Amino acid sequence: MVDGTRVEACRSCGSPALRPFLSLGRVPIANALLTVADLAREEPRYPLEVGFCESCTLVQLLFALPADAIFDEAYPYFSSFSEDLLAHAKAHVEGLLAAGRLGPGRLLVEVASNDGYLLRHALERGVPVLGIEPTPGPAAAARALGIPTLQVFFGRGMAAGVRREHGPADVIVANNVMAHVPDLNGFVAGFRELIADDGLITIENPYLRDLIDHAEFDTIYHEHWCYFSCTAVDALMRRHGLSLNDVEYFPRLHGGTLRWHVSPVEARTPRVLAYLDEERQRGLTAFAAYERFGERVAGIADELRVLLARLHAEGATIAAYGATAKGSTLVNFVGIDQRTLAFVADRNPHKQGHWTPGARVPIVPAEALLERQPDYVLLLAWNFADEILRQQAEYRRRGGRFIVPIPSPVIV
Ligand code: JHZ
Repeated sequence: MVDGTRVEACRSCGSPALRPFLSLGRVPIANALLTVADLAREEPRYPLEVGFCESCTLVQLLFALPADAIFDEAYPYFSSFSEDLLAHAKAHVEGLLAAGRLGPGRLLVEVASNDGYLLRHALERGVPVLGIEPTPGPAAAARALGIPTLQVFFGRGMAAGVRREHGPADVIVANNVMAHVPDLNGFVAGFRELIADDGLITIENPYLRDLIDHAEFDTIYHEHWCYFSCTAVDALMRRHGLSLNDVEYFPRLHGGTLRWHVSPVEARTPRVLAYLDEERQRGLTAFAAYERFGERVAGIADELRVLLARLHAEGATIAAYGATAKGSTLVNFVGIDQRTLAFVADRNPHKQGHWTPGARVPIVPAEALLERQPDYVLLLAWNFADEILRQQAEYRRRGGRFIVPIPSPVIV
């Protein structure tokens, strides 16, 4: 059992004006998959609650667990199991090369470099790279590809050490990591410490607007301390002498992702100003936009519960695809377990042979879909729906159906 703490002040600006708007109950740590030995005991559960900072607008968890309780030696997430994600990473590197940001002699540092899914593309093109990745399994996988990787959490102090040893970074990439840091200011101060004065930092994260618009409540779990809008990112960067200069939107990536371009030198594009303006117009910068979110989430959970109960009562067999962190929130909040879901299929061998947290559904290889041909498969990795539906064409040809739960449950 680890000690969590109630958050009393905004993780970005320090204001105490945090207003709660959603509680998802008490849930286990989303990526803490269970071994057979763990099944013998009750797992710890922690409050999962979200609030809005009235001062800087940052949406954040109101109950926090220590990072090392989450990103421990068993952390099972490897980025390289999605072909679409690998293609996205490759295109990103190629864009940086084409823009002259990268090249031989121009250092690329990736924070949360995971298994080397992105740096491998830069390494192939002769770019000097350095990965920073605290979880041992993914860090070892990256090193096996020849990617120099420091197995540490990124922050102010360590960034200064990296700069002394390797020189300033010409580009820093930080994908799906800024939400994962408890010391947000120390993390961004680390960017300022490490980046060259004419350098570029790109930061990707699912977009708060899409989370709200498409009710992506399952992307809320203890691993994600914060949920970012451009407005909140802008305030955070300014505090550390950095400027949010541009933004790119990837509507199909993780339910809608933004890539923020940040530099020490201010050069704001009309596009970034339009995003900031739109957020104000849409009210995302005020509490009212979030007030009814909890009711919408409860409605989706009810719909899914009723659908699955009906299919189950009709004698249909139901499984799931994607032993995802978001699946953990969804399944535990909706209140389904191994009585409804026969198994969850996942390509990642580090997850197979384990059970999902809370619901305790066994995780098996993806081939199980064809071997066991369940009538329905609940898609817990709905963010990769295009790729997975493509890949499971044969299961579907034989009559199998997918249930996509978000933004509202549909059978496809
Ligand atoms: P995926 C993780 O969230 C954790 P999760 C983390 N907190 C984060 O921010 C996001 O990612 C970005 C499998 N799979 O990415 C692989 C197949 O089996 O939706 C993964 O286990 N076959 C860092 O856990 C899972 O699904 C496939 O064809 O919610 C996908 O996990 C594909 C495409 C994936 O993330």
